[in-house]
Amino acid sequence: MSTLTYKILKNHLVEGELKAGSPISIRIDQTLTQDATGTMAYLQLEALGIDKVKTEVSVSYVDHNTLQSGFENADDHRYLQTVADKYGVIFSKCGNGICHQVHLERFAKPGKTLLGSDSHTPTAGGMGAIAIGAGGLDVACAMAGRAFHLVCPKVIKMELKGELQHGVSAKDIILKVLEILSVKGGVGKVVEYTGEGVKSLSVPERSTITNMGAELGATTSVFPSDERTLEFLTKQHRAEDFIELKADDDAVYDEEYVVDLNTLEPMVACPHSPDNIKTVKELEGLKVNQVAIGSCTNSSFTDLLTVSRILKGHKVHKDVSLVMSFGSRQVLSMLSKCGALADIIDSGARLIEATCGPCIGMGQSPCSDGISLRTFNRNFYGRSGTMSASIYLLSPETAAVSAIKGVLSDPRDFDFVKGEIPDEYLIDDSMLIKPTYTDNVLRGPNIKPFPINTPIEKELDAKVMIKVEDNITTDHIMPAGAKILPYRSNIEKISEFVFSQIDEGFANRCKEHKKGFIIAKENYGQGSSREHAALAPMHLGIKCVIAYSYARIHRQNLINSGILPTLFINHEDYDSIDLLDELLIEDIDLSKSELTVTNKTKGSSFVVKHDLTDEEIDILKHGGLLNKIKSELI
Ligand code: MIC
Ligand code: SF4
Repeated sequence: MSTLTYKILKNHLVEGELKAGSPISIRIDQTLTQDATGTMAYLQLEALGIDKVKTEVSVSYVDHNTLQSGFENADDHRYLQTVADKYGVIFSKCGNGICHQVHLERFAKPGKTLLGSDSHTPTAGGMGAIAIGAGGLDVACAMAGRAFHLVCPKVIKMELKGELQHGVSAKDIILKVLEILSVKGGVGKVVEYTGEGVKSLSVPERSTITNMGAELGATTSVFPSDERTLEFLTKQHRAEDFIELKADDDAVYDEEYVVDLNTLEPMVACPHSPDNIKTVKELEGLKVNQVAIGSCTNSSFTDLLTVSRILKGHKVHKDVSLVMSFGSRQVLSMLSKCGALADIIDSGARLIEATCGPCIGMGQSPCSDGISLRTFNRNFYGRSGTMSASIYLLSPETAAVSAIKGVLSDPRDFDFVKGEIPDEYLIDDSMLIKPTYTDNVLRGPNIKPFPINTPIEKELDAKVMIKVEDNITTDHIMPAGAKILPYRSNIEKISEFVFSQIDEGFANRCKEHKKGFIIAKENYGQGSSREHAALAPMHLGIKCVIAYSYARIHRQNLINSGILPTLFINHEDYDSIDLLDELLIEDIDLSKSELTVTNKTKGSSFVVKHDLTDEEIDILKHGGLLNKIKSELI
């Protein structure tokens, strides 16, 4: 009666009971890091004092911070390469591709567990792996051989019926699922795909779906491992990595949904949330300034072959800038060898190397008030680098046809042949550098030590530093983009930008008051795995967040950084609090699940609760996970 999720979790269970809602810990087989979260992760790994990583495979990718407009990013890349070499981590050089795409091509295996310091790590769920995004410290701990702690998830059955019709793609499936479940519908859950429709989807298509499962807030998403998985692995010269995996026929699920692929239409996520879904037909004719194709969601060889076939013999509309980035060097090289790249270039597209690029605001910000259609996974406010821009998320097919027409267009009305899986992928692992275990770690001046918190105090008397609404993203808390990302290794510097896009005075206010609270509503901290969204507020003196609910990774990052995440019991209490109100929590005893908060400014009080596990309480008592682990090593 087991779901596929529970079968894989059972094989990796270290502690706890496989019962939804119970705390468990699992063994991690593989890890991945990327450069923007990796420098912190490896500083933490160094602090853990091991001699080499204990996983089956750990890979360090450079794909985010790739504009080198100063020494900072290049120094980070050098640090990452030398630290990987010392500890036995494979280093994927800048230009080799986006972590999730390269990991899928070269490392992901069905039935394995993968922990990655990037929220889109579930991409490898398309291969039948349990692949989970986490903060850098959790990934460092997994590299050091420690089990990963999580709440045992509920499992959703997402049954795919029928087959995709012309012009409708895997991206439209996940946009439909986002319409059904919303950006918080997956919290505490794994989305498991089943049904006859699964067979019609190749591994890259499945991975588009599991990648964007991150936008549901899900712990991860997973597909069975079947003949299509074997096909992909064989063509990647990795047939020996295949095992067949599926849920039992009588598996019991916590929730069940059906998506009918036969009737599915091209979809689009409207500004500024991936679950703000409409059909392309509803918005057809919208004038477009920019089209961006790429990102870890939609930059496989198959996706970009489809795009090249649409563009072939056509020109990009005179008022549109079409920019394309490639998932990996394998993809780019294969497109070049088969002539598809020439069709893309001839159409007037602009090309970027195989990196995240515009998806994380590394260049290509749209014009003021610009309409940008993107095949990416996030359209959070400000993420593109242009505050007034409107970002729409959609399939490569819809993007390419719209780039030619100059207006949002339905790809079903355009004649083209969808790209297929090639007979054989081009294998060249020369940019995956194998470790030599040489101790020659090089650090640039922008790489500052990892910040350490102090144990949680008995009493907290502090003011409210910010009060925010529902679905605050990590991009709101700790913006990215070409100007801020170079400070990912320097918490003091990057903390100046916390909440800067929605509240310019936040950092200075925190500096003035030295400590404070954050007040929020539902799904606080959705989006990225960046620990910086916890570490930088911690550096500014944030001690406690009171919210309606949290996104999984950010909640864990708060705890790992020694910040107390609490929950409103009565949502009306939120309304009674104002900016700069002074709140007092006396006698903080986390063995009790409720805490009384006195609002000294208003002369009132209210009760909040917490849902911390014993392990998490212990972390907070130590002032963060690193302190706890260090104390255990003594
Ligand atoms: C993202 O897509 O938001 C990122 C940039 O890949 C992040 C990681 C980061 O902030 O470095 C993520 O998804 O975790
Ligand atoms: Fe990179 Fe964008 Fe994927 Fe994040 S979502 S890993 S920034 S391509």
